[in-house]
Amino acid sequence: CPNAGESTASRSGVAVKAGTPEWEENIEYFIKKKLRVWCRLANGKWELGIIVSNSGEEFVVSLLSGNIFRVSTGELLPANPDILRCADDLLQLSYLNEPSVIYNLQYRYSRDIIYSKAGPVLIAVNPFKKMQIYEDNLVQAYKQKIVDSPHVYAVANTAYTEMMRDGVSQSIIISGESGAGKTETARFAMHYLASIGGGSSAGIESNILRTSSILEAFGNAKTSRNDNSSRFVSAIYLCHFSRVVQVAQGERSYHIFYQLCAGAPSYLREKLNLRHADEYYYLKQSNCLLIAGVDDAERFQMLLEALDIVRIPKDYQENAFELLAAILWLGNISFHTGDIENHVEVVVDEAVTTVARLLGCTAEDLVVALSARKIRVGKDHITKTLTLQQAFDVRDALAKFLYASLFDWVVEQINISLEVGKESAGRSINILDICGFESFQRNSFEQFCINYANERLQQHFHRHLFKLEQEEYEIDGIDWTKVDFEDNQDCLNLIEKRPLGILSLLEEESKFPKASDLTFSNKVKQHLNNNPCFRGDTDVAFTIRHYAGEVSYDSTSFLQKNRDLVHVDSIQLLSSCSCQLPKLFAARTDDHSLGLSNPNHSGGGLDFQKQSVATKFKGQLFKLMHQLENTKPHFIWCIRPNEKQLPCHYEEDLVLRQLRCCAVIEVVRISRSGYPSRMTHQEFAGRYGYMLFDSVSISKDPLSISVALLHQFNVPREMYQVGYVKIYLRMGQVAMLESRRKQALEGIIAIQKCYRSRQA
Ligand code: AOV
Ligand code: MG
Repeated sequence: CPNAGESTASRSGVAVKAGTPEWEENIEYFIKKKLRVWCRLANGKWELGIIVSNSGEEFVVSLLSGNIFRVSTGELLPANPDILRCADDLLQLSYLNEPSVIYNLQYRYSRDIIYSKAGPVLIAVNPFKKMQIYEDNLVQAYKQKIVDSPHVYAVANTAYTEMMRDGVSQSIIISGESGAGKTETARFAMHYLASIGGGSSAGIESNILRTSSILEAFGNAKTSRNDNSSRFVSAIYLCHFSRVVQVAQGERSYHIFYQLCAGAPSYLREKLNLRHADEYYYLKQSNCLLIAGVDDAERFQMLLEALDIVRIPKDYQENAFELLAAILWLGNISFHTGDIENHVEVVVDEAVTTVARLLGCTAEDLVVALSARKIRVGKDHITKTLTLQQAFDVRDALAKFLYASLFDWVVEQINISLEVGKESAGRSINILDICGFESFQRNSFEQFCINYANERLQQHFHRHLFKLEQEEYEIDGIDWTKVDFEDNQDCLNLIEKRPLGILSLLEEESKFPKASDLTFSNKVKQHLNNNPCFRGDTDVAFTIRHYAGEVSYDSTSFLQKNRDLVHVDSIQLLSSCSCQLPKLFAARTDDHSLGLSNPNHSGGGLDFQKQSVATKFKGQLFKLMHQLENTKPHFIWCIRPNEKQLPCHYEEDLVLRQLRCCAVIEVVRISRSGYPSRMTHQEFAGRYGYMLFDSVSISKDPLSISVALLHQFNVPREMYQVGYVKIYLRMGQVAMLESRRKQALEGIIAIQKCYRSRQA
């Protein structure tokens, strides 16, 4: 960069902010040399221009568009020279500021370059079109390091190389908003790893990829933001599968239902008494049965192949389809109020007989389970008829329970088939595709759980990149200027703190039979109103200030969704079924249950009290975070460039909001001034020590060997730091050392060959 070394702003190597003294000092230089600047227009957008004159605080800028604009210093920022406009890594920018970052990504995106680096993080801007950048020749090129431009393959390759080199498990953490491209990116990462990992890779690859297609069929749905939205977090169930029974207008339930209806062969249709999707209440309620460009019947055939390939036996497959059909037919069961006021009777029709047949129970037992409740009075049981609302709730709870258990079971079958956990030497690469941060017009319990998971993940990222990094420098005694960053601990406290965090309060209220949405939201407001991340709104609404922005939650049905009770009579019904899976699912409830709820406590009901949804979700999330803590993380941020899911559309504001959420500028800043590579003296000496020319006169301790090596390779002084325990290296230095090492090894192999051939 021709200008980089000339200005104090870039010499200092820090991000330049509008209105800061560094920048004000530099403006004169920009005027004199006629260098380009960013100028913020009245509409908030940044445009390039040149300062033509100034008087005091006011600057006259000639914009590239031809217009002349008068602004103050606060509206000006230095622009980078042209040579940097397509820089691969934001680290290379001489001037690090929001417009420069936005413009760099936009420029690359307009040239179909969707991947960029922000220091250690890969940024992927969703192209919303098929790209010719995933072919097998590229897999090979990244594997052999012939190319090194930013790509999901490069990240996967680094993870693989580091796992093999250091013997440490790795994780690829993919985050971003809904529709940003996480699942696609995860798929490409899996494709890469499967293609390079092991000799019989073709089999492994198709297994892994087909596995993900099965999980997608069962776990993904069409939402308003994404036609193929993942509703689970790497097999952590998201909430309670309410989508099975309730789907918002214009959205769809899980793909598998539509695929089954569209693609089942005639013998199966007959067996399941299967109809067209528009004949099932659960599916038709949202007035959206199709996804443009997706053939559900074809997908069903692919699913069948995938199920065969991961070796799920045919009879189990059919069992699963029977359950899916039973769930659909359950939704068609209706009730009418009988003679006794408020009490229901089940309408015994085709729906009832079909569900009973598919589950393997009698229609009579099903009718009783759906319309009556056994209550213990002293030592006796009496039967009480349900109200209409209770009957619908029991029916829907049963449908959700069956689906959740089925999902559980499918994941288990896949894990068995892939022999998860039996990897060689316990090393693995985990790919985490987490549901992105969500903020809609109306946000409910589901969004609360997703956003909570994202807060945790964000903290993991922060901890890794900022906190641990800085703490380690300090402990290891190296020179280091501390970089400030915004932590999200306050928000996590708001949600998790006991006894007065949102989760604890929710848990407490969920146990009170008389509690309502209003009592819950009042309690939350009463205890948390002083928290800076919280604001109580009208009625049952409250707002949380998440790291990614404010989200207003409507707490209607939070309690009901959190309790997610399955009636104990329903469990008993399932355990009496002659079909294998319902029986199995009923038996499993014992594992998770906290016991049957006390009839006196819960107002006479005999609901099956399993762990509440939020508690279970938190437990799974902690387990996941714990797993991640033990791996070396690699981060990918996916960016959604426009709301309409269109190719070649880049909305600056939308991109900027997402980049701010992940604090991209701070990340680049810290990476630029930090030392991303580090090794203990022992590791360093062990790996590179044999290249030392003068190994005789140097003491044998690892620290001396490490320092001698750095001198021998003329690593500039500002490119490394020597701590008490480790050597810290700036970006690029390990690559240099590794290439020297490779050369040296090739030299040794050549000498050995030569020696052997001479001996022969
Ligand atoms: P998400 O996983 O981030 O949303 P997806 O991975 O499902 O988002 O991507 C949404 C859509 O964007 C896909 O269906 C593709 O059409 C397109 N897309 C994404 N990445 C690419 C790519 N690299 N090449 C081509 N098209 C792409 V969610 O699961 O809703 O949070 O829950
Ligand atoms: Mg997804």
